Amino acid sequence: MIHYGADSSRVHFHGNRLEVHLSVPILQGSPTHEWMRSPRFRGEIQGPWHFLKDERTLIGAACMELESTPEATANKLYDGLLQALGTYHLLRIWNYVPQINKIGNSGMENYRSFCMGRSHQFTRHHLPMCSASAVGVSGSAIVIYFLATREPVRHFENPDQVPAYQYPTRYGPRSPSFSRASAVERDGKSAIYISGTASIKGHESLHIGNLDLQLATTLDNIAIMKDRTGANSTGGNPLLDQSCIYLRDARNLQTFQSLLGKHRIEDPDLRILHADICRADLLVEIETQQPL
Ligand code: 3EB
Repeated sequence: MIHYGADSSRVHFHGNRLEVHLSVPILQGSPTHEWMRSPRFRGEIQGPWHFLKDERTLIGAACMELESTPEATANKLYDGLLQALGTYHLLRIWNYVPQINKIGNSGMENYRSFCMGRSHQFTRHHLPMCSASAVGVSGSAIVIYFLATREPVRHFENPDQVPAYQYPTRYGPRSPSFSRASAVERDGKSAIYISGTASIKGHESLHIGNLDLQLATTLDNIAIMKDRTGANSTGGNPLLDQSCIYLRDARNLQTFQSLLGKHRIEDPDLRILHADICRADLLVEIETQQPL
């Protein structure tokens, strides 16, 4: 279970349930989200990591106070995550980084420092990168949760975008470690996870300061990834079954809601969270999935 809009972030077991409380304010939609259920899930704790495991799914969540730098904390968290995978394959990771666009004690933006530790561990463990998102959270703890499967996972890139792991160093000394989408077949159906998607073409942020055009470019990138992954288009809806929108400026909410209508995104329960986005010039980021 994910609980959005919490006073402070924390991760714990409640009986056989893994509860993630996220201090990210909700602008629209339900405050809780039940991700997945299995009568066979077994809980396990390893350092900051809380795992739920059955024979074909591994879920993990961790909440860890920032140590010296986001890089150091990301190093520890990703070492634990990648080590725990064993024979499971990464499908999707959600990253929440405090003061993500602020320059911290690392001397660089917290997001860039976080990317350094994460990238270091992906290189060290020689593991493929999956779909992901990385946005801001209040408080001073990094929260990460992920989904992995026993079934093999396919990863996809957007031909209109430079792969994030090949971004030039002007965006940070070590590039972000994620793919644009990941998919898995289970019970004869495809589960598809499209990463946090924003107004980026090539490696450049487009339409700086213009929410309307940033939304249009974001949706164009999502359409490309739906096409690449073979997602069934659901009755003209530009998004998949389950989505989450991260909006940087809460004052934009009403304007944004009417822009969604213009793009025929009408669901009043669509979750919109108030969060900073990893690049300071991005106003909106959208993730969408056809979940497991
Ligand atoms: C981008 O496309 C926008 O660092 O894990 C989107 C999804 C973004 C995931 C991450 C960052 C991440 O580069 C930002």
